[in-house]
Amino acid sequence: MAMAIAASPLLAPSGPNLIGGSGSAGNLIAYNSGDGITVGGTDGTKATSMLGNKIYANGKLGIDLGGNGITVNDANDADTGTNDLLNFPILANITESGGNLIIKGCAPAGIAGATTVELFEADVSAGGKATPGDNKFGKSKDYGEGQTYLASFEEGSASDTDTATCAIATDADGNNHTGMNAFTVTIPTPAGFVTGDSMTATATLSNSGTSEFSPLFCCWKCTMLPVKSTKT
Ligand SMILES: [Ca+2]
Ligand SMILES: [Ca+2]
Ligand SMILES: [Ca+2]
Ligand SMILES: [Ca+2]
Repeated sequence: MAMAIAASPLLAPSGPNLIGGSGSAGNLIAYNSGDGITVGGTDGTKATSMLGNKIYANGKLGIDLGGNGITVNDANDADTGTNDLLNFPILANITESGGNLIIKGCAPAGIAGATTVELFEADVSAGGKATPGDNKFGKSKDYGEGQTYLASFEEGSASDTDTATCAIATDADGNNHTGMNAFTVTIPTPAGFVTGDSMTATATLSNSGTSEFSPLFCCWKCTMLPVKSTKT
């Protein structure tokens, strides 16, 4: 599916669907008054994958499973509904070394050990199309929208050097990470990803579809990132 800026939120029909494509080959979905993409209602619609899209500056969430606002992570991802209400990844730490970013966090455990995690520069980054806080909606964290695709990896693949289970405690928003897997991956530092930028992520399982966007990891804390006054 290819589309330009949407005039109204994109409503995904019953799956399986693919909105976007591999890498950064996806759609531009921005400036809606509501969500960027609303997936299903409460009918348990499943398997809408959303990959490689540029989603930003929408009035509500970038991706909303169930059309009900932020759906926080639950223990062992036992909840049911649209896209299985798949838990989103959690980003825990980003450091830079030798031109690479070392990214640590947790992702939902795939049934066959294959969970695709996509990383994006969030729209509330410095110079982005939205303002910090735009995606809180009553929560303590800003959940962001994925404005610029950065990279993807498979949790549990050879590129993921952390084989432990997730040790991140339940947060103030009630996100419970029990049952998720920890990851550590190294990617080349994307051009233009600098101090002041924030990262958000999605998880995708082929039989469930894609999660909502994760809370931001705010790289104002990443003092090892190169400081630039302007973004490319
Ligand atoms: Ca928004
Ligand atoms: Ca939701
Ligand atoms: Ca869930
Ligand atoms: Ca892992």
